[in-house]
Amino acid sequence: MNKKIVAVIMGSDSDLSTMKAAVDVLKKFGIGYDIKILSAHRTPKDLDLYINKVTAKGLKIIIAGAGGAAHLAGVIASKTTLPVIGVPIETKSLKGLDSLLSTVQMPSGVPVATMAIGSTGAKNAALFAVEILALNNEALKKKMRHYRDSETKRVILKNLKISSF
Ligand code: RP5
Repeated sequence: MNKKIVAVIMGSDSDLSTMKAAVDVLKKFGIGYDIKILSAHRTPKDLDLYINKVTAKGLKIIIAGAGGAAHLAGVIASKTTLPVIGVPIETKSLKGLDSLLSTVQMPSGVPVATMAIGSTGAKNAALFAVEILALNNEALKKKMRHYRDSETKRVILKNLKISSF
């Protein structure tokens, strides 16, 4: 695997089926990642130890997914100046609105770039991480352009199909 430069952290293994969408994108773009289960509530000391070492490990961006009272991304952002991208996990009780609000409503001065609820958010979190990394990486920029072009083509094809409907 390539050098690990993105951390993918989730609050529980029950978040993995959502966060897999982020991992899939990182794999597609050939970005090395460090994946961990760490909880702001259940393993606060381990989370602290991990975040204290992220810069020394060479990690550049952190993607954090959590559900319910989702404080994971915010707590991480309070402990590092690396960019933190939050993924609100969909929940049974409130459909992820709880996760969204508790991830997005950060106090002034401590930002978390919060994505959409669920797998779409996880996928976009990784794409956003790639876009940040591409600022200083021409090869990655080209790959991202190529990806966007393929998305455009996908919709053009759908439009062709629907025109005969
Ligand atoms: C959060 O609580 C996790 O991120 C997860 O989304 C949610 C439920 O966790 P489990 O009870 O499934 O372990 O901390």
